[in-house]
Amino acid sequence: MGLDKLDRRGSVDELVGRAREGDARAVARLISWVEDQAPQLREVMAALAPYAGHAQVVGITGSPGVGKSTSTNALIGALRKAGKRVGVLAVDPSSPFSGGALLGDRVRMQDHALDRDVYIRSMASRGHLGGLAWSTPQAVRVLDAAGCDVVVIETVGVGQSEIDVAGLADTTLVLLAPGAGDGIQAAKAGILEIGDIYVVNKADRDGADQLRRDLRNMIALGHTVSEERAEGSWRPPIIKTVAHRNEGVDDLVAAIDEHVAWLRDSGELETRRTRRVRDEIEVIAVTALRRRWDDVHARVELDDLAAAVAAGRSDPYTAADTLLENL
Ligand SMILES: Nc1nc2c(ncn2[C@@H]2O[C@H](COP(=O)(O)OP(=O)(O)OP(=O)(O)O)[C@@H](O)[C@H]2O)c(=O)[nH]1
Ligand SMILES: [Mg+2]
Repeated sequence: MGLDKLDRRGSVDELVGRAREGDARAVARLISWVEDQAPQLREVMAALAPYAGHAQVVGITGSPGVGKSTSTNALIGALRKAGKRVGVLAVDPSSPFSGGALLGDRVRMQDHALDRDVYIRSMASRGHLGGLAWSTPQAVRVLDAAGCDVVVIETVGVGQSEIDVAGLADTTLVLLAPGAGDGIQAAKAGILEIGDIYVVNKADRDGADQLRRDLRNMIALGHTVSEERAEGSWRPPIIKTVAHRNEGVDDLVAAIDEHVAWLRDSGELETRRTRRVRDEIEVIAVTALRRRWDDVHARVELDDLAAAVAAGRSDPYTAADTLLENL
């Protein structure tokens, strides 16, 4: 091991140690490394490995403005009352920049800004390969190792992202609000398959009960259609909330607890977590492969190979083999 590497090792160990004690700045630093795909990450993840698997991961998704951040704020309050340490990752899959668009989120979670046992962080993909699928699970690992009992991932529902968040969480909350035909939208977007718990937020507005009925029907339909759901399968409850007034939040917490108990009893927790890690490994491997692939072009002159094939001196398979040999 070179001196350089020894030095780095020392600082990684120190940083991980501090993060383990819940030092917010060390946690921030580690998550920045995750966002930047810093070379130290390999060592960080190795050092964090023994501490993984404690945190309960809750995903919150739904259309822009439906009340995800307000609900997260309310949830943090309830979880803190129960003595839990909470980490929040506000993830914007559409933006390569953290901060900007998500500043509003932080404002809505300000109630907890000074609480040592709450860590709130906005994250962006910064346009990297693998994007948030790559960085989110690793950021969860950091928060998990830092002693968070619950990690909440808030994702803006834009297209594929709400489906993706379901893959990252133990329990996925899908938020909807009355008006704007949200129920029908939901059915179209395919989110009726991903929710473990549905939340009709803004229940102070007209149409909340109608939305709840619509949802209940659509979910029931899904259940009979999907052939013989095994006995003891989870039937997603629908909770009504008025997030900015903390109404319904206790019901929501109870539903989350119930889901977690079901996950454990049914063995589904292990299944989900293994699936999640499998995806994570794949993204890391494919990202590495992709990097090597980009490097190939520095070493192999593709134009020369192409010219040879075009002139009949070689064939495309042989030329492709040459590329692969250089991976
Ligand atoms: N009337 C009413 N307004 C609410 C409720 N919950 C949230 N709001 C308001 O809805 C607006 C959007 O809330 P946010 O929590 O920022 O929504 P969001 O889903 O996080 O929004 P994005 O992160 O931008 O997608 C804010 O002005 C909230 O105060 C509710 O239950 N009833
Ligand atoms: Mg928000």
